[in-house]
Amino acid sequence: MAAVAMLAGVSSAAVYEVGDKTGWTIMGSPNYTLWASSKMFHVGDTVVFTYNKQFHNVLAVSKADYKNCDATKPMATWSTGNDSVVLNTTGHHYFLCGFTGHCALGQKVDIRVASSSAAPSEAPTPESSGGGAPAAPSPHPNAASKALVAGRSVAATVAASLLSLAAAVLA
Ligand SMILES: [Cu+2]
Repeated sequence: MAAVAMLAGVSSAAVYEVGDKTGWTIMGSPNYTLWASSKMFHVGDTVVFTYNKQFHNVLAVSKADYKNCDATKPMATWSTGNDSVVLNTTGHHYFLCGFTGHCALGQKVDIRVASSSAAPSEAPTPESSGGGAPAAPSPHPNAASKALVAGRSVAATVAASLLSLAAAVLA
C-alpha cells in the first residue's frame, strides 16, 4: 500500500516549461505572469527554463527584488540554458533574468505553489476513505503465499546445510 501511495505521489508531479514553446526570453515580450496564472503548481513539480545562455540566465530572488528587478543578490543562479528547478516548497517562487534590462522588459516570473490543503486536484487515496476490506481482490492472490513457501524452503535448506556443516566439524 505504501508503494502505491508513493507511485501516486510521483505521477502527480508535473514538469512545466516556462513560457511553454516560447521558452525564457525577451523576444516577443512573453507574458510570464499570464503563463504562470494558467498553471496550477504543486510541491514536487518542476519548472524548466530553456534559453540561449549567451543572452539570459535565471536567478531566484526575493519578493522585493522581484518587484524591483534587482539582480544583485540572488538566492540561487542557473546559467546552463536548460535548467530544471524543483518546486520544493509552497508559496511564491520568484525568478528573473539577470541580464541588464531583461527583467524590466518582462523576463520575470512569479510561480506560486499551492499548499496541499488547497489542492482539490489531489484525489483521495483508497486508504483515506476509511478502513474495511479491499474493494478488489489482489490480481495475484497466491503470489504472497508462494513467496512464503519459497522462503521456508530456503530456510530449510540453509538449516540443513548448517546441520551437515556442524556434523562435519564434530566428526
Ligand atoms: Cu534575459
